[in-house]
Amino acid sequence: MQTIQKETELPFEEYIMNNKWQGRSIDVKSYWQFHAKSLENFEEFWASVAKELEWFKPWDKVLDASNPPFYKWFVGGRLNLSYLAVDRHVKTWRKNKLAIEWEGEPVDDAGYPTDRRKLTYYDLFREVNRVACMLKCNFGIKKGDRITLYLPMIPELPITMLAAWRIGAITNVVFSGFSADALAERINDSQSRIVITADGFWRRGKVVRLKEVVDQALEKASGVEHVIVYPRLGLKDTPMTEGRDYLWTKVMQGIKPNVYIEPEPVESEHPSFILYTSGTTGKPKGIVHDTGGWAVHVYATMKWVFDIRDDDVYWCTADIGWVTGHSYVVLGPLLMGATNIIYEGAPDYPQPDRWWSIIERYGVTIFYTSPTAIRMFMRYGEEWPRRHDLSTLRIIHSVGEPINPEAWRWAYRVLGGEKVAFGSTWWMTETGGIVISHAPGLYLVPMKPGTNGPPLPGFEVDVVDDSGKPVPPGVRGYLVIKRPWPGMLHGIWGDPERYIKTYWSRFPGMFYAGDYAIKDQDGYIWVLGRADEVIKVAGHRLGTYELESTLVGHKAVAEAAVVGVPDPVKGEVPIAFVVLKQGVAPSEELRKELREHVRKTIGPIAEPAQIFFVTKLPKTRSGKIMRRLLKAVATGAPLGDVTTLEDETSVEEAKKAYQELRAEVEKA
Ligand code: 6R9
Repeated sequence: MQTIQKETELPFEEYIMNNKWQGRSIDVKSYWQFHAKSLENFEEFWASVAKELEWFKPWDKVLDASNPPFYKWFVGGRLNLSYLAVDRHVKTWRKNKLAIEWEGEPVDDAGYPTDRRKLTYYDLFREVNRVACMLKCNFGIKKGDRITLYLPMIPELPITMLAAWRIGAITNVVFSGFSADALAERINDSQSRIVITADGFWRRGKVVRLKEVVDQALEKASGVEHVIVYPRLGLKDTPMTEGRDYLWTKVMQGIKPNVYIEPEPVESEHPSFILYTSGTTGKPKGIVHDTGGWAVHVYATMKWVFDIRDDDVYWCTADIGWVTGHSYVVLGPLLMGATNIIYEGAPDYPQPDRWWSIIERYGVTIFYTSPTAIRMFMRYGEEWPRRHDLSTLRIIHSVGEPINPEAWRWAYRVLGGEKVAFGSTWWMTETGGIVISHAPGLYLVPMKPGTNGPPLPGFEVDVVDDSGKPVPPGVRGYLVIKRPWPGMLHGIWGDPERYIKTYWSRFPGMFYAGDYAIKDQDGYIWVLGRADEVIKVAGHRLGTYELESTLVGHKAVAEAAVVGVPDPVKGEVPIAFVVLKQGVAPSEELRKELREHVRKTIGPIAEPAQIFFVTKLPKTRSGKIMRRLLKAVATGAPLGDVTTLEDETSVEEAKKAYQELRAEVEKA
């Protein structure tokens, strides 16, 4: 984040790359003309995209904006995501095309993957129908029911999502790295009737026993009638509760291999999924997405941003437990009838060339990944990608956090052979799909390392100051979206007030993204990072309040403040300043215990990199924790305005705690 700020102080022209992209290129001015046209004929523009999908019933109205911010897209239209992603293709030559190339983590002595599965579109069609039958016939799941999926990266995850959407059920996918408490909270809030999980999976050569986490979660969650367990590992000692838990394979034995379940023609407005994401309070928000708008947005961006063609091999490395996996591992590539790579395990297992060997072995042409991954591989060194032929790659994009120009340049040269189109796609769980990005499938404007590029057509994006007025080029402001867009969120599950307050109140009539950004002379957007209490650890979104409430949940802790500090690989990592309860003494053991407590309560990604014990936190006179000052202490930045600070010794103490710990670390 900091490097980008430094780079943007230089004339942007210096960062325009020598563009060797072989596709359609365009100059910036012409792009903006094209973009302006899409906004002039806004509804027609989106209708023309939507027409390329197959609707069971056409819409009556493209956009209903009569009750903002509760916008409705393609009102009156009916469609089905599972039909679009599988049935539509099996009626064509794509029936026998590979839909999913799956690779498990384990390798043999020669380093060759031992667990591989290949599913054609017809295989996928049959499996989706069988699982839809299992949900509907065996477990009585109906339209509108919520299903929690707590699954690793195996084909059964996309299959079950498509099966759920086939019958109009709403998926609630929970990232398999989340802990039992986080899972329980998401099951409860979504009021799921059923949980689908696996016995376990492989991660860095170790077995992760997933079902046991579900059992712990269900001690705290109510309303779950059944748990279906897919035997990914075939563990013999998975605990099963009689009458509640069912082995996937046993239930499926009773289902005919050629069963056909009619896809439910759901309203465009019907929710397809809930996905929980961190915000500025302790409680994660259940972001709700519709069916029609989301499909249109994802479809458009698959064409524009990824330029998907029938001979492409597409790989998005995101976990399906995050929104990127929903839109660009599951729905997007399958809507397009693409061949899609899914890999179960760690990127650097058994060696740091695992990903490069996958790209080589499958001939991947389109690669979508994260800045964190790129930075990790930069550290391992060029020799690992150099061992493999990556010349099939024609498009690379990154997502999740700002990409620093060094990482961009490295990937462009070492992975892309200086011939790829390569952008940084900005979007968020709430937007449902990519909003700001280079669009090589449409017209590629000149690339610049570190930028997000101009907004896609049909999106009106701006950077504004505190009063909502657009800022001039080069000046930092807040990123906003000035009109509704098809993939937009349809509220927060069970909390319409919070939806209005979080996104639509800061600047009336505009969607507030919560990011800092600047525009350059060309109108390119450079997102700099979060403007609120959200941090991005290795691209994973975490709320500092969420971590603080977890820490305060420990019996030794009276108060806690968490801030994100820059990390060379993960982008940002959380550090915590902790005030202990009266009578509790700080110790190395306690530090360990608190870190373990956070791992257990939220998940390994949330573990604080450092914990500092202090006796008080810097606060304003009105009692608000001044996290900004703690961040300045940890990064050595100037403190800035401290006039509202109640007790200056608190900052001195934080500084001392920080320096002492650093001295210790350096000594060790
Ligand atoms: C898709 C996803 C959203 C937040 C967002 C922003 C950051 C995502 C980015 C980016 C700079 C990019 N972000 N992509 N920042 N450049 N290309 O990541 O969704 O997990 O909801 O996070 O991620 O800060 O506000 P989500």
